[in-house]
Amino acid sequence: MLNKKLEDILNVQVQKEDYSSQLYLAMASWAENKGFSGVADWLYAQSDEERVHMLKFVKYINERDGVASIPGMDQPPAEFSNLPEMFDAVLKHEQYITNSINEIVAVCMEEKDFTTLNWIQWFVEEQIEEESSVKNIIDKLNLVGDKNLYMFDRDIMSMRGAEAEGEA
Ligand code: OFO
Repeated sequence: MLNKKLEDILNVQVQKEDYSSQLYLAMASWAENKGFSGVADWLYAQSDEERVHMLKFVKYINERDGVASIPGMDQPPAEFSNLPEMFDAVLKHEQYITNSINEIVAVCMEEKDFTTLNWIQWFVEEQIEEESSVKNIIDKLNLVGDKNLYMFDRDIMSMRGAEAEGEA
């Protein structure tokens, strides 16, 4: 059974994963309206992945006899100046999520909840992959510059890791 401290911090993570999903959905919609259909597809897929993350937390909390609380929606930003600025925001957001996963690891250790400590390792690994995939995209964007965004947009889906495709 989860203790209260773990139940609370895991429920906060439900909110954060939900917000991640909404944020990437807003970015996808912005990119689609600007004509970047490849970037939009990447972000729609990312948004779906975040919803899967949120569900993993919900199901885990309930499975351990806690009560998952389903958050209301916080409105994400709807406007971004350009692609580099938007992907910088994605990276910052993922770094923020990595910190909060590390916080959960710390609470697991404090509370000696080794079951949750073991379970959360999947997210520890996932954050390495998420950050590195966004950094890779930022590197490519820097490389192509403003002139070749058409090619960048065409190729971005091939930058999605194979692991991301099979994830659930
Ligand atoms: Fe859920 O990993 Fe991104 O935010």
